[in-house]
Parts: sequence; C-alpha cells; structure tokens
Amino acid sequence: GANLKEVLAKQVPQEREKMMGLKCLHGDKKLGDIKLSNVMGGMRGLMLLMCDTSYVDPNKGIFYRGMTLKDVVKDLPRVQEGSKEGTPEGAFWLLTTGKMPNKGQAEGLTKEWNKRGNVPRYCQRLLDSMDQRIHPMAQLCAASSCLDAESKFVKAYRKGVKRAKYWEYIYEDAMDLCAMMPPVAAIIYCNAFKDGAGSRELNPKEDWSGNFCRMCGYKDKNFIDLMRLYFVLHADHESGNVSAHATQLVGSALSSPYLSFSAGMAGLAGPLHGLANQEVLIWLQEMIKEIGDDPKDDEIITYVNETLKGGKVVPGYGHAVLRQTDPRFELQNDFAMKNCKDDKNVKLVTRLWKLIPEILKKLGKVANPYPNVDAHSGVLLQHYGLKEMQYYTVLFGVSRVLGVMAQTIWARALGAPIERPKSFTSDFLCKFLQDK
Ligand code: NMX
Ligand code: MLT
Repeated sequence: GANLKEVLAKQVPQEREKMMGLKCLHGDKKLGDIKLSNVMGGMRGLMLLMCDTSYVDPNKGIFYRGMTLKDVVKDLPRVQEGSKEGTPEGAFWLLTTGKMPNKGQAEGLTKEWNKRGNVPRYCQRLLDSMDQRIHPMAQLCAASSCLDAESKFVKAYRKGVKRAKYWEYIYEDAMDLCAMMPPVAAIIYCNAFKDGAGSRELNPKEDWSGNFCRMCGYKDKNFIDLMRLYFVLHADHESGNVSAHATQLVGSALSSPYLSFSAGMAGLAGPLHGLANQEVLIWLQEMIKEIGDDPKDDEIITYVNETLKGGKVVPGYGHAVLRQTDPRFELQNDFAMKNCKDDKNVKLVTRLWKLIPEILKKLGKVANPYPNVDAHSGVLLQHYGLKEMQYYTVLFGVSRVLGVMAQTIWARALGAPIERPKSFTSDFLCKFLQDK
C-alpha cells in the first residue's frame, strides 16, 4: 500500500483548493464579535483558529478527525502480538490523513519510525551533560531544539525550495522528530533516575511504545498497553491549547518543526497546562500524608478547601474549553477498572471525582468543576512502578508530538501565514471604548 507521504501528497491539492474556495467565497463574512472581555480573558471563546486534526466539543470532549476518542481507542488496529490497545502510530495516521489506518498502514509507520529514530550523538551528549537540577521538561526542550541541526526543511529553505514544496520537507522533519521522541525521552528518564543505565537502541521488532518502555526498563505487557493508550489519548486537543498553539505560532515563522516543538514543550511545562499531571500527584501524596490513604469524605472536603484557601488551584480539575468530565479521564478510568481497580490511589481518584466538583461548584466562578486528563494519569503510572512524577509531563510531551506535528504538516501544506495579531495600548483602548 501507499505510504503516508504518498497519501498526503494526493490530499494536499484537494485541501488547497478547498481553502482557496473558502477564502474566495466567504473571506469577508463575520465569524463573531470581539469583546474587551475576550481580549482580557485569554482570548477565550473566540473562533480564531482553523485546525482539522481534531475538535473539542465542550460536553463530549475531543474528536480526532470527527471520531470520539472512545471510538478511536476501540477502532485503532492492534499491531503488536497480544496487545490490547491500538498504537499511537495509528493515531498519527488518523490525525494526518483523516482516515483510520488499516493494520498494514499502522505497521508501516512503526517500521518507518524504527528506521528514523536514531538520536544523533551530539544530542545524546547534550542530554548526558545535563545537571540533575534541570527539570526533565527543560531537558526535553533543549533536546528538541538542538535537533534543529537535523532539519531537512532548513537545508531545503536555504537552497531556495518553492513554497508549494515546503510541506514535503516539514513532513520529513516531523516524521524524524516523532521517531526520535521515545529514545530522547528514555535517555532523559534513565539519566535522571537510573544513573544513565539502559539501552539506547531501537528494536525493529517493537512498536513506538514498546521500544520506549523497554528503553526505560519496563517490561510488563500491561504497562506497555497503558502507554499505548496514554500516547493515543494525549496526542491532540485542537490547536488553541498552549502547547499546540505555541508550536503553530513558532512554526508560522518557518522555524523548523524541532524548534517549534521545543516552544510547544516549553508551554506544556507550565502547571496550568501539562505540568498539572505532576502537580496532581504531588498534591495527592501530600493529602495522603496528612489524612491517610483511606480518608473520610469530610476529611477530603476539608483538605480541598484548605488548598483553595491557600490561593491554589486544585490540579487536574477545570478546563478552558471542556464543560464536562474529560473523556480522556474516563478512558483512563476504564483502563484502571479493568486492570487495577483495587489500587488504593486509583480508588481515591475515583472518590475525588465525585467530591471535588461539588466543592468547586460552590466557588461560583469555576467554569468547569470536573476532572481533566491530568487528574488520572499519575496514579496509573504509580501502579506500574513509574513513580518519578517530575517525569510525567515528558510522557505528555511524547504523545503531544503526534498532534502538533500532524497540525504542522498541514499548516505548511496549506500555506498558513506568519501569525501576527495586532496589539493596542490600554490607553488607546480606554479612549476607543469611551468614544463608542
Ligand atoms: N481550582 C481552583 N480554582 C479554579 C480551578 C481549579 N481547578 N479551575 C478554575 N479555577 C478558577 C480560576 O483560577 C479562576 O479564578 P480567578 O477568577 O480568581 O482567577 C476562575 O476559576 C475562572 O477560571 P475558569 O474560566 O474556570 O478557567 P480558565 O479557563 O481560566 O483556566 C485551567 C483553565 C485549566 C487553567 C484552570 O481550570 C486550572 O487552573 N485548573 C487546574 C490546573 C489544571 O488541571 N490544568 C490542566 C489542564 C489540562 N491540561 O493538561 O492542560
Ligand atoms: C490539552 O490537552 O491541551 C489540555 O486539555 C488543555 C487545553 O485543551 O486547553
């Protein structure tokens, strides 16, 4: 069958035509009004970006190319012998082409990434030189930005390649970056927590997730399945979230995919975004230290209220777009119910799901009092022995590379221009609005 690039090469002209038609026919039409509160409120609620890889419905959650995540998880081809979960490679195929891959297509991508995934020596040396004080996310940013030296797009651009062909080189970089992500992340893990032990070689017989787990020293088949699921679930969340938007913004300046991804990871490293999965675990452990691992409801409620009184957010709860429990939380919970329902931390997370929304609702200001993706992932990782929570956001990043690279390929294929919103001084706005 055709490989991914050939499939995309057929789609690109059609999509370009569609975009041209949209612009010609409707370019002058309004999509809405902008209020000052939108501008001062993090641009929430404005229809400002176009993204075809995925869409977040406030109540139903994320759709990958029109499919609910539940269906994606159900329908993705199972590639490795005995695996119960579909591969993230399959999810990448879906996000880029819009079609669910067959087994051969998903397997083909695994093979291709195994060929492309060798991490250059200079990048390994950079990671090996990292001081223990450097957070794993800062290491991930450093590694992905140094890999810019590999960029085929940068070389082609220097030679004056035509704009219509940009995407072909961006595609090559995106594929190489996706392929290198598991070994890069495994090196960060082993350096930080295993004194640098562990293999750095990809095994062509294993898939993306299997190689990653083995390189980090994990062999349990259920854990590899958990990571397959995890990498599928965290891959994409439309293009306005901080990591995706940062990647797109930087990519719009025609910086290489390596540099744009590094910018995205810098955003993912914030506690209101991806670092929340680390924060949830720290918060849970502090709670357990204070009130034990089988607390009464009242004790939990008091503990949550103390967090709020301290001026802190409850990590893992709330969302900028979602207004219901995140389906990514529910799918992780389904996995937990099948594989480790008696785990004490898992039980606690399920109880918090019932208690915390009622507390947050009482504040009267929280737009979404329900759990998001980060409220669950940590306890599952703890269950399988991956206890180093400073590392959890790197796992989110390994997954997010898939969505943001699918978006980047299409942004360049469709010639998305450099992003440059206009800003105004507050004095100008005061005067402008007074005169209205
Ligand atoms: N705990 C306490 N207060 C909250 C929470 C929460 N979990 N969520 C929102 N609020 C507060 C928020 O701080 C704001 O207060 P104030 O007006 O005093 O500044 C108020 O409620 C209104 O905020 P929202 O409009 O509900 O939320 P917003 O869209 O601004 O922010 C988050 C969304 C996700 C940043 C916010 O809900 C939050 O900080 N949650 C905790 C951190 C977290 O779990 N982040 C992970 C998100 C998913 N991800 O992986 O990226
Ligand atoms: C994400 O997955 O990016 C988060 O849920 C944050 C968001 O969508 O804003």
